[in-house]
Amino acid sequence: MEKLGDMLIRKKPFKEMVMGNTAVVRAMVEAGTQVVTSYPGSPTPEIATAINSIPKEKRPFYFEFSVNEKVATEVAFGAALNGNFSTVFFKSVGLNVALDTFVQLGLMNIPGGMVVIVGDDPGANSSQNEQDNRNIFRMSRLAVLEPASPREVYQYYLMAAKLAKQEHIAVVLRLTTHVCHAREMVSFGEVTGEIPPHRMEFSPENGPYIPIAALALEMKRASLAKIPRIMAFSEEQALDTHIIGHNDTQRRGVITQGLACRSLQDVLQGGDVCPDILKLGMVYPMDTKGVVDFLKTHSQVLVLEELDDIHEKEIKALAFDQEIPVKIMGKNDDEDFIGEYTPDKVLKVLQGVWPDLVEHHTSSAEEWDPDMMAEVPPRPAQMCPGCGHRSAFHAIKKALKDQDITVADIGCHTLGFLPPYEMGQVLLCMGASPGIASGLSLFNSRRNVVAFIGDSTFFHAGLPGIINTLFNHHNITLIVMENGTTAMTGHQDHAGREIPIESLLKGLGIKHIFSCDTYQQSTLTEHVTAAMAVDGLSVVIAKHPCMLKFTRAQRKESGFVPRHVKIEDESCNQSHVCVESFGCPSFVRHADGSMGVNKDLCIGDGSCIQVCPEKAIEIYQ
Ligand SMILES: Cc1ncc(C[n+]2csc(CCOP(=O)(O)OP(=O)(O)O)c2C)c(N)n1
Repeated sequence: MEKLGDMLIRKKPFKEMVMGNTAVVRAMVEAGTQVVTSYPGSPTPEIATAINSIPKEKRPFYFEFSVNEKVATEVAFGAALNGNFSTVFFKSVGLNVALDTFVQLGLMNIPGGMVVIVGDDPGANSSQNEQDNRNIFRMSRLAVLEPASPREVYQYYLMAAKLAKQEHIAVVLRLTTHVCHAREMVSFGEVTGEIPPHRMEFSPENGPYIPIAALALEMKRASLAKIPRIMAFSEEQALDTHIIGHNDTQRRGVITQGLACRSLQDVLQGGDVCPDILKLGMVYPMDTKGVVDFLKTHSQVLVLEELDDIHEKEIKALAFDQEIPVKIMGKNDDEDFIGEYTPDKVLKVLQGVWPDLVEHHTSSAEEWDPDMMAEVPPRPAQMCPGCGHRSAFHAIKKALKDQDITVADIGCHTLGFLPPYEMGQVLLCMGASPGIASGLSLFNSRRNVVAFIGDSTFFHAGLPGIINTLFNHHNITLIVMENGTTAMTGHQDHAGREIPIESLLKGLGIKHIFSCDTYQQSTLTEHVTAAMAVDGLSVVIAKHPCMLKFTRAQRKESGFVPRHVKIEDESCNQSHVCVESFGCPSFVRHADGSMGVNKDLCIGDGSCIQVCPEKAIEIYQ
């Protein structure tokens, strides 16, 4: 069978069932993309998986994971200044990190053109919030295309590339979780021509590129002047689609976009009456001409959009300005601002607005009765068997007193906030823990303040906070949970591969640095106790390779023999430390209190052996 990577760089057209995140990589190849950068984060990391499936020597473009989203955007921008068409991709909250750079892009003439792919996360499936980045795109005045399916992801990337190259601008491709992960049969085109040569054509003459004082305003004028041309492009390419309904004597219409449009079509399917739908493909700037025509030809219009009421407000204002006598409806209550617009949600919205359109759903709604569906047991998030973070938390907890304060950061180690460890009492975003801990340490002589941070996060956004702690002499203990990878998002490489954290911290002048493997639990407890006794910044580097990554690689080796631990029944006195305070999911507690081991889960790492007071756990060979 042909490998994914080979398929993605085929010259000839082909059809394939793919995820949105895969479809976009084929589009990158067809569009002659020359530089791609990223920092990992759901829902977009599979874009990198697809890119990495193309062997480096065959890959038609340069790809890197940058240290964070801001730097990734800067690298892509710099490459495009040289004339290379570039793309950067990251997750929703990644835009917050990239923002200082991102907001400037609209001011710039970008000779090579550039696409910024942002994976928004309505429903906060894998993010700490569900921010609607359409608000930010508006502020930056960048054109935004929003596909509703993998086929459109492919098509819209090609459109975005065309617009970006034609106008020398950055164009945003806004994806959302469902669109990234849905699968659909997509017909791909041909790869025409050779790989475009890399360019080195930067010239300040293409600017201005220094947005200072009066020039910043001149550049803003130029960016505003591009908007009518972008709108004309949207119209020419028919990016908005008019889907004609049937049998609706009331002349009702829906203006929608992205997943909400797909869900609406699902919900309306099979009904006798169906309103017209205007699906916006370019969500900023909105093609006002098309919207005005739609408003004029309908008596009632529902604006159906996930998250915020951005288009609703814009369309209401448009109708007011143009004195169009149409009733416009949108969000009804707070719930309408929350979560993904999946078919069940859209059904509820329609039942509130035009119940007659979804009458045919009464029977099928019964068919969807959740009680009738197979029950899926709840699976709370937890650390993997053998995870070094578990050993770390077990050991660190022994060093802490009840009143001590623990600050979490983002990554697999965030799960330390859950029982039985309950470490990490506050969390904001990546790299925030040293700063928050510093604030908590002010005027605080009684309680130790301990902050956690992962190694990818350390480089991503942790360093400024650490440096701040150091030069402002804050009194905290920072625990770096070093597992050698960006684990939570799927084991992407990070700067720690080249730059040892300990040397870097020493180079900063930090005097109190302790380091050990997290499986050495009593040493780690001693280190944390000693670190907390320091007045000022102390750092404990708690190391252990990510065992999920390690065992995956191990299983691929020839002659691999699975290992697991076993319980010596005679020695076990049912203290249950292994399940209750260590909390490894491989242990099974039977109804009579006796303990067993789930061999399918256990990886035989033996990190649990030291936690049993009776020494009743042994490696089974
Ligand atoms: C600004 C931002 N970018 C990306 C992410 C996605 N993300 C969540 S956890 C994580 C990785 C953390 O890796 P690391 O700090 O090494 O901790 P680990 O998961 O390995 O324990 C990333 C990239 C995010 N939440 N916020």
